This record gives sequence, structure tokens and C-alpha cells, in this order.
Amino acid sequence: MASVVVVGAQWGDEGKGKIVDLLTQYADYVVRFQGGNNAGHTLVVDGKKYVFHIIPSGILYEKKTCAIGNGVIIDPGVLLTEMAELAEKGIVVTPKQLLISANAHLIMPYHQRLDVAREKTLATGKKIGTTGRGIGPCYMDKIGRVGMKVGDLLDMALFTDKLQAAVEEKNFILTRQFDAQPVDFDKILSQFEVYSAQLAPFIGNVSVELDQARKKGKHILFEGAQGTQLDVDHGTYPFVTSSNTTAGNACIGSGFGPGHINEVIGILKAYTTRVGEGPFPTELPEGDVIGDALQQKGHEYGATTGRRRRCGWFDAVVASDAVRLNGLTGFAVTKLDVLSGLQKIKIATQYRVDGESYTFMPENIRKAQSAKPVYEEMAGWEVELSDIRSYEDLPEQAKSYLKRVEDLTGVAPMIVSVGPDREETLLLR
Ligand code: 2SA
Ligand code: GDP
Ligand code: MG
Repeated sequence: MASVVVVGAQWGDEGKGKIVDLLTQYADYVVRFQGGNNAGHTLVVDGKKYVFHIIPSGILYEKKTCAIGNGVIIDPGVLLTEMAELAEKGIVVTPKQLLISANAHLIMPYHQRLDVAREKTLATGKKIGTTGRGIGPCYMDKIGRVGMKVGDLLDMALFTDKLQAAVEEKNFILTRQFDAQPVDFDKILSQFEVYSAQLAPFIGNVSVELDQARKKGKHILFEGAQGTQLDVDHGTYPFVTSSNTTAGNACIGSGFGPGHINEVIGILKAYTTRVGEGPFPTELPEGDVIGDALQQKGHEYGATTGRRRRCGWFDAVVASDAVRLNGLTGFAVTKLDVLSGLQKIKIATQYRVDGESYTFMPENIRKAQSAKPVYEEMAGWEVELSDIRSYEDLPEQAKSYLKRVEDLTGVAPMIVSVGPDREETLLLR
């Protein structure tokens, strides 16, 4: 296995959590490298469901180490709640099992307040549809060099000093620019003193740890969050998240050298979903019979916010973007079971925009918003797939569908998922 990166190939929620959990059996380390608790990664093991927002999806394996890299932003309250919920289920997360980078940034209460306040002021059509978890404002502070770091929790004099300046500035913006409530310095400080005591044993140097592990021949799995089209540089900007969701960031966001990555797996839903605002060329809008059927059969609701996910046909333009931007070496195709029962299945092979053909997502947001997909149609299949465990047993039409995805993107599926449970999986290589 060596070093493997797993990323979302579409707009997130492709089933990364499930596939990372599955692959963890071959790994020694599972590492988150970007995003924060905007992510919602769902795992189902023996019928039991777990949703992780900030803890890596490898945590269910007692003998593996999970790491949260420098590229992640952490809301300590959410992290501690997630740990407490796991403890209630009998899984006690120890510092041996979870290492948090001192260089990761902290999502502060004012970040969340700013996120919500900014969204409120944006007009319809301009709203991003964020998760309201403070992601954008936190990354703004990081890039603006005024962020609060996890490592600051180990030096409360430094923390207090930085917090004072931050609260002063943020309260000015909250009250003057957004007409929102200010935050309370003393309250934040006392809350973070508690977090400091609780999290201190988990804080360390992820980059050094991973390098030592690599030299000992350990296997490292990098777990992406969100998806390729939500990448702040390469996605449908400004309708993106505020981090790089593509595979290159596995290295930057953990301090692991690019020369040591061996494989990049793209998680690809057999149809497309998007939650939040922004372009979605193959969308079957709410009210469309097939779109609604996919939404219901696929239980397409946000794993963090509970929002209804928009659904649409498979988009080979989006999948090909993911192949190029991530250097994908394989796909894990998920939720193939959701397509059962459709007489015809459509695949978008290119877009038409202002009389021109596009085989990649147009960079111009107006063009991306007006892109009209060109479809080809394939035969569907009736049989339900969730009990199937080998590729050979799939209906011929499902095999043709997978083959067509491979031909259109140049990358072969290596895993096919036919249900949420760890067991409901076909390994192709
Ligand atoms: P943010 O909060 O600043 O990152 O939002 C910016 C855009 O990024 C989208 N985004 C997501 N898209 C899919 N899944 C995500 N995680 C949750 C899930 C989402 C949920 O697993 O379902 O519960 O709603 C995720 N996180 C961020 C977001 O919708 C905005 O379009
Ligand atoms: P992630 O953010 O990429 O980890 O994905 P989410 O957890 O947000 O959303 C994926 C949803 O699909 C979860 O509810 C999973 O349990 C579920 N899921 C994953 N793979 C499959 C599959 O092959 N079939 C079905 N029916 N559900 C799946
Ligand atoms: Mg998700």
C-alpha cells in the first residue's frame, strides 16, 4: 500500500469515509490534511453508523494511528464532543491513537459568527451556502497571518496575547460591518484554557511522525475532505470551500514530501450530488422524478448540516477534471446500488457553452453556470446490487456503465461500493 491519497472526485459526499475506513485495514496511519468540521464522513460497520467531522475515519481500528495535519482547521469543542461521543460507544481515543499538528489552526467562536453573518448579508445568487462552521473566516486569518494555532494552546501567555488582538479586530468587524453580536474575550479565554488542558497530550509534530513512519516502511493513508470541484483554486470559485481539496494538498497539509506518494484514489459517486450553492450542469432539480428518486434512495442529506443534497446524472467532465487535477491512479465507484431500477441512465460527456464545446469545467463562473451537458444514454438494470460481492455477478448493464466511465476518464475503478456498510464492497484489484 505504502502512501495512498484518497480524495473526493466531485462535490464531496462521494463516500470517502466508507472507503477510508475500508482501506484502513491495510494502513498504519490515517491522516486528515485539509478542511475542518464542515466535513461529514459516514461509516457503517456491522450496521452501526458513525459520522466523523474532524477525527480521521480510521479511528475505529484500535491499533492504527490517526493524525490531523497542519492543513486542517480545528474547532476544539467539536473535536472534544466527537471524542466524548466515541467514548460513549466504547471507543476511547488516546494520544497514542490521535496526533494533532501544532501547526493546525483553530476555528474560534468569532470565525463561526463571521461565517454566518457574511452569508446573511449576501444576496440570493451570491450566497455560497456554507456549512456555517467558520471555515472561510478561519482560513482567511491563516493566510492573513493572524490565525490562532493549535500549538498556541501549549503557551497560554502567547495565546492570550494573540486572542486579545483578534477579539478586538473581529468585534469591530462583527458590530460595524455586519451588525452582529460581539464575542466575549473572557468567556473565550476560559473556555480555551479548558481545551488546552484536554488537548495538550494530543498535540505534536505530524510531519516528523509521518517521516519516521515512512522510513520504517509504515503505510500511510491520506483522507481528503469535500471534493475536487470545491477546491479553492480549481473548483467552481467562488462556490467552493476555503481549502485545497485536491491531492497535492495531502503533502502541504501534513508536511509529507510529494516524492513519497505512491497512489491517488478518487472516490466517485455513480451519479452526482452537490450541497450548497453553485453551478451543477447535470442537476435534476427538486421536483424532477429521477432527481428526487436518487435523492431519496441515496439518502442524500448533508452529514453535517442535514441539508438536502442536489442530485443529478453522472458527469464525465467533472470526473475527468478530477483525474487531471489529482493525478488519479484509480477510482472507487460508490453508490452504484442507487442506480438500480432506472430504465435509462444518462452520462454527460461534454458541455456546450456559448456555442463552444468544453471537456473541462469552464473557469469563468458565468460560463460554468450556463454550461449545458451533452448526454449519452445507456441501458439501466432492474436488479438490486447490495447483496453482490464480486464484479462478475454484476448485471451486464452495470458492467457496461463502469466500463464507459473508465473509457471516458482513462482511469479504471478498483473498488465498487454497493451499500453503506464496510461489507457492501467489491474489490477489483
Ligand atoms: P464551507 O462551510 O465554507 O466549507 O462551505 C463552502 C462550500 O463547500 C461545501 N461543503 C461541502 N459539500 C459537501 N459536503 C460537505 N460536508 C457535509 C456533508 C455538508 C453538509 O458531508 O454532507 O452537511 O451540509 C461540505 N462541506 C462544505 C458547502 O456546501 C459550500 O457549498
Ligand atoms: P463523504 O463525505 O465522502 O465521506 O460522504 P458522506 O458520508 O457525506 O455521504 C455518503 C453517504 O453515502 C453516507 O451516508 C454513506 O453511508 C453512504 N454510502 C457510502 N457508500 C455507499 C454505497 O455504495 N451505497 C449506498 N447506498 N450508500 C453509500
Ligand atoms: Mg460528507
